[in-house]
Amino acid sequence: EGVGPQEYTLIKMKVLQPYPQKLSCYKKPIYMVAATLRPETMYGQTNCWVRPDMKYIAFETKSGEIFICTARSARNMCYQGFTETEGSYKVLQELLGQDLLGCALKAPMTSYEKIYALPMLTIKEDKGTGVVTSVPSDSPDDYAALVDLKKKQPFREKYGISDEMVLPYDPIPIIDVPELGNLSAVTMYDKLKIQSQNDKEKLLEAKEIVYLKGFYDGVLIVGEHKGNKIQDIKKCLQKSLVDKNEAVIYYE
Ligand code: A2H
Repeated sequence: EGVGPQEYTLIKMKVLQPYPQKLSCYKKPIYMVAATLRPETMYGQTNCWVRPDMKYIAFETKSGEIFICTARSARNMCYQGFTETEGSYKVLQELLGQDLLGCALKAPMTSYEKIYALPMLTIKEDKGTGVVTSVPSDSPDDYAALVDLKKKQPFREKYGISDEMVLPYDPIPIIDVPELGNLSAVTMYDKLKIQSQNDKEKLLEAKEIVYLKGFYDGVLIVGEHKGNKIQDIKKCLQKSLVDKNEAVIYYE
């Protein structure tokens, strides 16, 4: 970090009907766009994360789609050719994360037909789009936040999240990592006895191990590239998402 721009893959998660009230007047396709460093894990998406108290906007792209993300990231996008006019974007709607909670989405690659926007309280305002896609098999943060929702009914209730949006969704084994198995985030969560999404230090430790071992020794066990090492197919999977118009490249 700090040496130059970071490249992210923005995963386009299509908002399904019924739209949240604040978006109900739009006819164009709407996407929540999630910034990820790991496009090769999109087979394992179980939900999307937004922060309830954080501000988001909806803006229109030059291809006539509506993107939902932070204003900060929309500003970056308008200098990267995402909008009709270079250097400007028009805010269609201002939203809070809580306006998006419970919204149904169609995400690329995952075997779940429909997934939901759920609350994560540790999302940072100054990174990516403020929308995060959740891959609990390979991301300790995602697994911890999903477990928090699954085991704490009052937490679901507080944010108006129904049981069907959470309880049927379990981590999907997608990458085999020597010593960590095929749900490496779950393995480290258990091993370090992580308590919640706020367990900062342990999550950092878990993340480093899962990320490094996954990248260097991980082997994909699903999809058309199954049997290949992550480092060899990462770029290829990113390109195939972009070619299918299911993702875009973004820098910050
Ligand atoms: B990653 P870096 Cl499977 N706040 O995607 C908090 N976290 C955010 C964020 C924000 N505003 N924007 C993006 N992220 C997450 C997949 C993944 C990710 C896996 C494993 C590890 C991992 C599925 N979630 O990240 O600080 C996104 O989660 C480990 C760091 O720029 C994004 O990639 O390095 C990553 O953090 C970007 O964080």
